[in-house]
Amino acid sequence: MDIDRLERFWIMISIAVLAALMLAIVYSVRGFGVEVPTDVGQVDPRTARETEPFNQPGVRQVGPGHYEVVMLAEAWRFEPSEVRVPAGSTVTFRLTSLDVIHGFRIPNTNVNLMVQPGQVVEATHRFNEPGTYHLFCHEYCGAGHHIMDGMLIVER
Ligand SMILES: [Cu+2]
Repeated sequence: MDIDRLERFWIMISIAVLAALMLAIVYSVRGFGVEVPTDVGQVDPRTARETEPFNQPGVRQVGPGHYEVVMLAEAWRFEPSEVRVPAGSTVTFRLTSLDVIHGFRIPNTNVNLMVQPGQVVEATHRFNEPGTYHLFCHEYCGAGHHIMDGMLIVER
């Protein structure tokens, strides 16, 4: 087999692998609604508790069927750690950390954030099924990391 043919063959393989990986990215974005967190804003972790909206953590309705959950993450709890919304709601979670890097994850949803001090992060998900959703920190944050969790209760 001559060298040119072999080289062309491996170039084609490389292009095919790149194309397959690009398709996988497009499929995950379109098919599963995967989103990369974008820059939402900054807040000084020392004064976050006095700064809007983190001076009033909790749930507020921001539109018909749309709720915003403002949450603070600190070693080793979320504030508030229990949140209630009606079924069929679109919920936007807005978080920041007061101390170290924490995580925020709700299994079986696309809510998966890294919560860093100084940074505001956001994720939105629609909760159609009533039930109790477990939320927890998934970034190791110290001795109490394993107890850092909470609940989202979707009421009928
Ligand atoms: Cu943690």
